[in-house]
Amino acid sequence: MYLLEQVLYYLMKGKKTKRRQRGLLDALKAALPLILFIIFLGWLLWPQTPQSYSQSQITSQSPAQSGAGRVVEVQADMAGFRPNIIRARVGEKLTVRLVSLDNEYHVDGGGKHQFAIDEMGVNIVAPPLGASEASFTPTQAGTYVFYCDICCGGRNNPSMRGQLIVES
Ligand SMILES: [Cu+2]
Repeated sequence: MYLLEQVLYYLMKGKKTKRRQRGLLDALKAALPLILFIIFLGWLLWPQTPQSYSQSQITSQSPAQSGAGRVVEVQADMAGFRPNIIRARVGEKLTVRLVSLDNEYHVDGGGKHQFAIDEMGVNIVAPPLGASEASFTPTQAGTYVFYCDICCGGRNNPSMRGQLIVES
């Protein structure tokens, strides 16, 4: 706001002495790192806006396909899983197709992501910018955690986790 006032002040004043111009330039120079930081912060927090959170809670569903059961595509990147909540039924075969949106140049994990559910022995690893899938049939109702143990902090990273909710 201070910067804006300065700009307006100098625009309206019309009479620009060299000294005042230098003052404005200094103000701009001082504000530049702050502006860049705000842009960077916005970029950093973008995938975690409430909007994408609510989107990520929509359970992706596709009609039953022969053999594979119900197929759920799960996308993964450094920001987490989409969807991060999956609903399933006891006895209904489920195929999870894990897609990694990160490329091989990611320092952390090399662009691979994992979808693991310990209780069900499910362990899917998607290659960078690729997909991998596995099928399983839940036998017990409950809420199961799926996680990625490959990138940034592994399974202790709250963003690399999701829930499989199995209803009877
Ligand atoms: Cu991951």
